[in-house]
Amino acid sequence: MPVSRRKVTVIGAGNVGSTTAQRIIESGLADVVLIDVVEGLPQGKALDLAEAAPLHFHDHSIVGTNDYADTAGSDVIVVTAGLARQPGMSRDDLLLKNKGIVGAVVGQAAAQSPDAIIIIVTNPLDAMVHVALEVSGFPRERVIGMAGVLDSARFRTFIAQELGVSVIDVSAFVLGGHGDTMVPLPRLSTVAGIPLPELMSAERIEALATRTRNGGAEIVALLKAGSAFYAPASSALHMVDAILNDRKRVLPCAVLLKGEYKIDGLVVGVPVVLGAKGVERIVEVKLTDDEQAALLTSSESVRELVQTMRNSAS
Ligand code: TXD
Repeated sequence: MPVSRRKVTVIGAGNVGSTTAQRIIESGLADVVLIDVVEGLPQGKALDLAEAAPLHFHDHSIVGTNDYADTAGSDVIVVTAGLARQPGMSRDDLLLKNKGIVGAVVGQAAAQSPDAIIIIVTNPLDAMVHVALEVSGFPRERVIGMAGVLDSARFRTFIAQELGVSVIDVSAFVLGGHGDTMVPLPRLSTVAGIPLPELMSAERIEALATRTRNGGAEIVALLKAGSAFYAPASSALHMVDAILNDRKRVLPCAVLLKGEYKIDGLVVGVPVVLGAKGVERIVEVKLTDDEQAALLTSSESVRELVQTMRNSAS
């Protein structure tokens, strides 16, 4: 009996979307449908990636399209569609523009794949998870934001470089919103099980945490046009892999909290068990007063964005 292939839809055929699609098919995880509003763009990238398949010894299919009917029956939907901030555009302008885009694409994709798990990548991340929850009507277990996996990968990279050790042996624990309000927890970050504060001064840890918070901006400044996409795509792949292979990975993800970590009704990055059902459990750890305060500050910035979106709608 042939086993049916898993299907992942990637919405947005820009840098993050097309690289995520590439990683998924080339790692043999699933067939991919790449969809974008621009005609020809997803078709062209999909054809190019399909022509690379014989050279990568895989036979997963990739289809480029502008039609949501082609996305029907997806197991996972990765949302990367959106605008980057343009000169003269305020943060709120970007918020409302991407709210419109994410709302429209999630509405169409969710209708075609009512049982899918949605991974949001578009910024501002935590706010876009709120939009997707509302538009899809899916439970919080199946609407998950990608940010913590990227932030912790960046933190791990900087820790490993500083100590001259393999990134593989470094594990980093981050909570909170994406970027500016990220809350790294050094006491729960380790190198081969050794707590980070035993290996590095508090000043150096803070310097690396600051570099992590500014990780996106550091790359934008170097590239001049566009933003990071290799590590973001790898982070999305990590989450898709945890879901499709039911790995029960413990990963930091943006999820709607309902009282966990003393936060109710806001999307915030916390460690979760990620498996075939999406978020299978939220892992709660006891925080110090300072850590809890930093997490609440982070969640307040999400509340402001949600409020701005509500005000614009009324
Ligand atoms: O950590 C994270 N979550 C992030 C988030 C890390 C990196 C990038 N992050 C955000 O992902 C970034 O701020 C953007 O909001 C998204 C996508 O970033 P990318 O670098 O891929 O942007 P591009 O290259 O501009 O691609 C966006 C694509 C482009 O092809 C548009 O045509 C498409 O989105 N787009 C749409 N597709 C479908 N439907 C609609 N309505 C639409 N509007 C734009």
